[in-house]
Amino acid sequence: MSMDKFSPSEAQDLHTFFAADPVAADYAFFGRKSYADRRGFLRGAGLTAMAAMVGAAVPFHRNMPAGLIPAVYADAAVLVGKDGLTLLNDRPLNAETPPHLLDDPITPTPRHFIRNNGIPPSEMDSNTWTLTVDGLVDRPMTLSIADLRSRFEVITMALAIECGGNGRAFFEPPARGNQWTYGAVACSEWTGVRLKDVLGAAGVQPNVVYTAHVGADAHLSGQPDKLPISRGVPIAKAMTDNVLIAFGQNGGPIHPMNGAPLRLVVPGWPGSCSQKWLRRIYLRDVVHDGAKMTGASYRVPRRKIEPGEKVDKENFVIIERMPVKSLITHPANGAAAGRAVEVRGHAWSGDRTVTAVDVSYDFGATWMPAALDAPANDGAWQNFRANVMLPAAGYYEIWARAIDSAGMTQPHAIDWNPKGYLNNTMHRVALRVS
Ligand SMILES: Nc1nc2c(c(=O)[nH]1)N[C@H]1C(S)=C(S)[C@@H](COP(=O)(O)O)O[C@H]1N2
Ligand SMILES: [Mo]
Repeated sequence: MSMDKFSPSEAQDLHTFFAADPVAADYAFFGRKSYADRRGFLRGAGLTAMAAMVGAAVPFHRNMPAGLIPAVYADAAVLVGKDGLTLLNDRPLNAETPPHLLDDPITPTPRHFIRNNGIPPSEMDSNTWTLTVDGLVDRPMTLSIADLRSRFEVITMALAIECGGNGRAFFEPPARGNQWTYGAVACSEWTGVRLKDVLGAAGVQPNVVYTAHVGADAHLSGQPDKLPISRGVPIAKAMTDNVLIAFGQNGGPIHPMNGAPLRLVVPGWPGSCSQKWLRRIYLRDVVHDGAKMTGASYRVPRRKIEPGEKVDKENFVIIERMPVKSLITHPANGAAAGRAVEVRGHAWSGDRTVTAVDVSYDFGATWMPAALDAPANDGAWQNFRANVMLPAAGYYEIWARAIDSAGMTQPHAIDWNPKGYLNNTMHRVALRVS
């Protein structure tokens, strides 16, 4: 089975994909080779994945042949195991979640956005997967997922991941790239081991300054020597308590498009730091210069520039923490409502906590504080809610602004940058009250 059969555009067309290679299709969508044994019966993790995807247990699963597309999916072009995502690009696959589908305190796996830079690997087998840790370490090592589980403390944390380009769609003049609106953000519960524990076991040499991450996905060009993306973080960030090497998502396996069977989760920093399909981490004595670490990738001008202005690449800096931001997840934009409305959403600020969220329904003339939860743990987003009583029938906008532990708040408009990163302007939703 080869991954060129699983081009993301075919992933939209289940019939083509399953017809071309039923075993690869089973594997890609149901995530585990055990889905179909030699006789074609569903088993083990495959059965669990199938049940999760069709939304119920499958009492007659023994009769289900391998390669059978569940009829519930057979009529639509859907991303299997994803629910309601908006497709932005099919090669590479990129899909975001509408804000009102991000209402849960913890994002269910089917609603976690997908941001791929290349073509996902064909093999995502947790039994044979290995992670190599090398470079400037005392004891280079190659670990299976079973090794990770047995040698290190296994923990579960709610950790927010936001793509550096979330909100790019609102830059003027437009910035090239996926036109993310609001939904390239999610907060799943990730299960795994701390990166710092693994690096500690390998022995970080004193001259290390940066990590370098390698995944198993292929470059869009098909050239085997080219990586679609290879990012890293300063060693101090890598050694913080909430950076995980994860093998579980929301109590189940990681979704194939979210990096199964092993990925990094670096909360609070651009999502690109959270390498999916993680194969190798090596430590370096220089700032990593892998794919999408240089030029204008995940970098912004050092100083404020005019919209459309050209900047030398030397005057760009690598994005580190993501800025303070909030998202209104209820009501949905444009919803019809009565006068009494519960406003709900999430707020986050990379490496900081959010101390307050304010809500306005009069275009920012007055603001009221929302009730704000503490983060589930360091690196989780924080949930907020506010009961609003609108004075009369008519058109309103609900605005939200978060304030973080350093006193930073969200702007009405942000400075333009060439690639459209770091848009943390206030979120607004329209309401029609009758
Ligand atoms: N191997 C690999 N890791 C990757 C990427 C990728 O294309 N390949 N995309 C990165 C980017 S840019 C983001 S925003 C996050 C998105 O994670 P998700 O697709 O699970 O939401 O994964 C990151 N890790
Ligand atoms: Mo990203």
